[in-house]
Amino acid sequence: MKIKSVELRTIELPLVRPFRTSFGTQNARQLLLMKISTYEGGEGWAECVAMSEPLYSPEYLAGAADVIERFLLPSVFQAGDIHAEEVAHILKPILGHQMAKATIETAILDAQLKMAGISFGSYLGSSKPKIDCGVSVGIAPTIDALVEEVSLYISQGYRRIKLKIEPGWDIEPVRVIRKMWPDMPLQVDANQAYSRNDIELLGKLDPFDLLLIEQPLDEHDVLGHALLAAKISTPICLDESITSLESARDALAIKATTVINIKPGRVGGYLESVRIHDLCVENNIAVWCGGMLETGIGRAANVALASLPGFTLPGDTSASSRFFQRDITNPFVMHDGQLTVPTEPGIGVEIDLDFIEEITSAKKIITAP
Ligand code: OSB
Ligand code: MG
Repeated sequence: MKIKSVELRTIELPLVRPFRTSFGTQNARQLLLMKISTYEGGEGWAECVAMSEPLYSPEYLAGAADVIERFLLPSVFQAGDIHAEEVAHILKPILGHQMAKATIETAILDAQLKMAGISFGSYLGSSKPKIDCGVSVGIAPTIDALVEEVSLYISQGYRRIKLKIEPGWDIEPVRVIRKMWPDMPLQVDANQAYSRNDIELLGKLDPFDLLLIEQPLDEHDVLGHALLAAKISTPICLDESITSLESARDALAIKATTVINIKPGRVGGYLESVRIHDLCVENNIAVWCGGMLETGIGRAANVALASLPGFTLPGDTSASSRFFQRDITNPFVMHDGQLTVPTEPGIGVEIDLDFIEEITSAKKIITAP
């Protein structure tokens, strides 16, 4: 395939309710969309999961758009005839920027699979038609508000609840939710909000039978997670610290993590995600698919990934309605706590271009030289 042009746009979708984590509060999802067109007449779509500010990851929307235009696309254009499987290698000399790189690889893969008539799921190695859904619940203003929100998700059928925590909002919310729903699969996510001095405090989560605690410490403190894991019984699951196959292998080797959250954007794409999945299957490590408040474009590919056999825990693969009143594709609707894996070629969803135009704040077309 030869890339003819690449359209980059910034869109903004309001969230149905504010989403608060230990790193900040979001009221809207601003994101970068990419559409590539090929000389063969193909088209491929992807969304970049970078957020508007570098609070979850060093990457951020405007920075991703810049590195894509300034460094990544010129390398891709220079490569000429290209397959998705070669993109990571071509972009390797440019360091970091996994989310930006993942966007390009995914858009090319979408175009390639659409041309070949193959769905993301079949290409990646899907083993089931439906996946179990979990939901990520933000830090609430009060315990009552949290109970109300969790009750809503449980009534909608979600099969796993994840509570965002931070110092001062940890033991009490977990105690209350666990008491109300003693059998619900429950986990927590700290997004790096604690330090090695908090081992005793985090140990107080042990009685609540949590599936895992996600990324309690700094992304660079992998050893700290290993020290913590040795002292508490709740399993540790790294998110931010896992940025590649190598980092996953190392974290497993020192027992810093016993479960892994795979987010394709964070690790540079779906192909690296499959490699991490395979590593975990070989080592008997449970994996689940994380989320980044994706629209239907990113969600479609995530749902396909989450249908691989090693994804044995429900992911943050919730329905479109969890975050958005209206999605930019046909919406993902949950039935009995599950989403159906798209089977149409490529990411397998219909793009609502009219709506995308309405919410576009910037658009740029980059043409191959
Ligand atoms: O840490 O998993 C995270 C959202 C943005 C950034 C980081 C995280 C999250 C979530 C939401 O928890 C996951 C979702 O999309 O449902
Ligand atoms: Mg997380």
